[in-house]
Amino acid sequence: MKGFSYRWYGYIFLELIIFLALFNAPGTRKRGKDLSAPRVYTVEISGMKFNPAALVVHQGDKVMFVNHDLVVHDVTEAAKKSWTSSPLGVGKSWSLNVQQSAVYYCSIHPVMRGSITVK
Ligand SMILES: [Cu+2]
Repeated sequence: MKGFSYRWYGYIFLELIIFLALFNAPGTRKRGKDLSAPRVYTVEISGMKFNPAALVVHQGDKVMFVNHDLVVHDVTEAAKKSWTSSPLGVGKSWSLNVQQSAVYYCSIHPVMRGSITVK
């Protein structure tokens, strides 16, 4: 009986080693990270424009809007105003966690428009 339990522990130990070896293998870990890790995109606001004005992202990615212009702007979802940054002062930034495609604009200067497409 004693011999049996020692062997049992041995198997569990061995499986643990194999498990750790598989999941810590550099290739496995790196590939897994690349697939699941959300990306961060930056949209610069300058010269009364969003740059880039059109972005293609994955759901869960983050888009950071940075106001590098000389005046206050905001970033507001255009169709239903379902989200807004509120006024962004010069040098300020605001991040959006993207859940669905959207067309957005600056509610202070409605000619400023941009889009985020979730692929
Ligand atoms: Cu503006």
